[in-house]
Amino acid sequence: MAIWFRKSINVSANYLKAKTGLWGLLNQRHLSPCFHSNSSSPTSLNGKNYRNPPSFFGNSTTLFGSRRFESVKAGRQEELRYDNGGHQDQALDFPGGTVPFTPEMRFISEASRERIPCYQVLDDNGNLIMHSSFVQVNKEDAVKMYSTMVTLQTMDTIFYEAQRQGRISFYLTSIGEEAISISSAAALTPEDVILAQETQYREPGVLLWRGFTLQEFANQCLGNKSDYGKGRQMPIHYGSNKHNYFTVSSPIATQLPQAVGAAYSLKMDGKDACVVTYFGDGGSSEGDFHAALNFAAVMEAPVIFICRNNGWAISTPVSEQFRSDGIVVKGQAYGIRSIRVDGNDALAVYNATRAAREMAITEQRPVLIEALTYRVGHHSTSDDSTKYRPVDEIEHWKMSRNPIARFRRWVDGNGWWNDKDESELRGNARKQLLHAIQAAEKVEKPPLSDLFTDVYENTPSNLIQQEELLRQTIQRHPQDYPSVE
Ligand SMILES: Cc1ncc(C[n+]2csc(CCOP(=O)(O)OP(=O)(O)O)c2C)c(N)n1
Ligand SMILES: [Mg+2]
Repeated sequence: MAIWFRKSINVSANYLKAKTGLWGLLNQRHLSPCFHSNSSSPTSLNGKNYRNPPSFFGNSTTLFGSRRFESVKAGRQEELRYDNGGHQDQALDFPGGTVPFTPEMRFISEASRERIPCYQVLDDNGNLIMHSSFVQVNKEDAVKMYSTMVTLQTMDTIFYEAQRQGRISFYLTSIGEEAISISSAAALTPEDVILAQETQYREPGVLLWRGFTLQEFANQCLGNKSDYGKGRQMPIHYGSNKHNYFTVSSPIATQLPQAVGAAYSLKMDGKDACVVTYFGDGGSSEGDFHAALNFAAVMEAPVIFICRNNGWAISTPVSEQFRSDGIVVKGQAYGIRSIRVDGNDALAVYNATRAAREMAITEQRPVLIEALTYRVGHHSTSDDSTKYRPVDEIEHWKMSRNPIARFRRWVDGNGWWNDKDESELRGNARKQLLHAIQAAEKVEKPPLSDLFTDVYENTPSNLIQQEELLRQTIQRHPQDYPSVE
């Protein structure tokens, strides 16, 4: 995957504050078009130069004021110019707007000359990028964002180890992608509905942000009686009514059309909320993705599609999944306002989600965010990613593009965090998690009868028969089912 790097003209938060004051920072979002070009020559990972990045994150009028057909361009992309042969008045009145005629036979190119730029606020060293368009995050939220990222990282490490010790059957980490779930969650309200399914397995950060406790995570992974899913799902298939978070289920991308339906219901009820649905680059290769985008655009549903493009769908790289410039251009193809952000930049994800939410709700429209990131961990505990990708690549993203370290540098630079806070946080999180796992292990498993409930109001005869057969099997082989009463 090609993410370009820039030798940026950076300034520290303190310097900017000194120069412009806090209000200057707060108001930058309403100032000039913001994607700054600079004199250095940024290069992509594959060594090609990325020249003259165009302005793309328009001013607030463009962002918040335009309607479909008049303008679907939140950014300033170059218009394709066609020769109309001097027939200025020749046009076809067609649904969706007037289509000009041209005598020129020209196919639309399969790709624009330049790749869609990636919105960034913090560079890899945690310094603010000059002219970035962003809303300042206050100390309380920034510290909560950072602490939640560290807690998630600790949770991933400990649950991963627990799986290796045979205490849970399966696990899957968010390592390297922590900024996406947590920063987007920070930009939403608890009333915004989160749609979860298989590729939402990398978004426990949203639940963590909303207050799902470490004990609740442990109960689900251990599948005990306190698990809201009553032990009927694999580990990491979390869900919470309280936190407006639909339960994760396995088939990829099925959540996307469902999210549009849920968003349409919010629209009909006149709710001041939107639906947010997450998926991976692999999810975008499913038919449901395309159906969902089209459905959302046509129904003008207040839904935010957040794609974590982490370069891989298990062992399939994005280069074997699509030939388009990632996911962001697919949003535009369906008539959806879209943005590409640096998914390892917590402030960029926060700001893009915040702006997307405002547009989704006030304008009642879908928005798509493609967050470029990298899956630093293996796909899951069933995978060994060193079999299909170079270790150097993993190390590069782990060390040089680490989203937590980058955000910490910015939080540190503001004087909001220090080493003592860090060791206290990490020590407490570890202690609480170990305690949560031990406590969850002591809770009994759900009763066998729970396996057959909650789908039908009156249990159908085939399920009654299945339960009888299962009980007979257990009676015949008690040694294989030691925990069943
Ligand atoms: C419909 C469907 N097909 C295949 C799978 C098996 N599967 C589980 S995760 C995964 C890869 C998903 O990749 P991506 O969407 O990029 O998410 P990531 O794991 O990278 O976060 C696949 C193929 C599935 N769960 N559902
Ligand atoms: Mg992926």
